Amino acid sequence: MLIFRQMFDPPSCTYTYLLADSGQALLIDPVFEQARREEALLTELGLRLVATLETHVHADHVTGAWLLRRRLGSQIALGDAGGAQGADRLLAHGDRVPFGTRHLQARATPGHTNGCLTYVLDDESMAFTGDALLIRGCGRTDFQQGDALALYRSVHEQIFTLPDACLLYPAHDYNGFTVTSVGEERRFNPRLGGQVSREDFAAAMRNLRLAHPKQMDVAVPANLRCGQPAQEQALPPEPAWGPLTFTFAGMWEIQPQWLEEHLGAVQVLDVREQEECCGPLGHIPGAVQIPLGQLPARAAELDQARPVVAVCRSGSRSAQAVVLLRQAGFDKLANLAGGMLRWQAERHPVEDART
Ligand SMILES: N[C@@H](CCC(=O)N[C@@H](CS)C(=O)NCC(=O)O)C(=O)O
Ligand SMILES: [Fe+2]
Repeated sequence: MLIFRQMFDPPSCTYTYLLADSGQALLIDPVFEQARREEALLTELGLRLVATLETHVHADHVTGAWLLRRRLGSQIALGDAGGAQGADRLLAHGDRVPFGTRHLQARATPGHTNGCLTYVLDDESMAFTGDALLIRGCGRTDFQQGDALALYRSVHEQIFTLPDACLLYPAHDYNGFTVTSVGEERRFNPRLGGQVSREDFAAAMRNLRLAHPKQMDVAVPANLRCGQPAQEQALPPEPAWGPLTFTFAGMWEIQPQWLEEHLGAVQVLDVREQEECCGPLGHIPGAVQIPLGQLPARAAELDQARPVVAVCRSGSRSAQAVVLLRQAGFDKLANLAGGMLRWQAERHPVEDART
């Protein structure tokens, strides 16, 4: 069964796509700052990242390709004409990238940049157009070897020739649109659809007068290295106090086994109501008990210098406690995965359990 997800990076309005089959995943256009989120989703869905694909050498954000390869061992693939160094696979027109029993096929769609590729799913039900074709728009052609006539030809010959029902997913959208189709863009794309000629298009593109992307001076050199930062310090910081895992929901978690072995090294914060802490589930030895509703007023009872592990019955109220403590200035924080229910089910030590 095909798994498909569309993720968004708000600062750059970039879409990252996850495609997976039979446990093997591809990511198209991952963003450096979102690598941790993408890794969390892959873990939660039980997928192995086989490769990251770029639609082009981006000018507005740094790719997560290098970081994901370093963390997950994925291959880096992108177009051979883009001039990037350090990829595992340089793709040419017609090349296939397999995942599980499925594959994407690369189509060269230069014009926004000379290395732009559109990736078409094997059954032509969806295609990932990068910045060649945006929803009712298209990528600019005023830098990175941009060429309006080449873009016109690419879109007409390589994208508009796909079936009308083929869904199109772009690399960006600046209006909140998420998906379109070949038939729709052929008719309604104001720059390239309908009766627009190549001359009309080229003249319009010469007069866009857009400011350069804010990140361009950082992004292009980094993306020519497939997203490898110039210095190690540029790597996203990892929490050092314990083996925390990040969830796609955006929460740092710690596992019960580690907590049992390190109870003396952290503050356990139990945010259940008083009566629950001496109910059937009991509480973790040494836990500080502050009900969630009282936490904003009583956060000062906790030591900011020492890690805090929040716990409740199931892990839901304690996740909110982590959010509140972060707002109060705490940074060594984690939620106990599975809460007291899992703690007790796995027979970790409890006090005051009353049946
Ligand atoms: N304001 C954005 C500009 C983004 C931009 O120029 N995007 C390129 C794609 S890399 C584009 O082609 N935009 C087309 C458009 O805005 O119509 C930024 O600073 O990042
Ligand atoms: Fe672009």
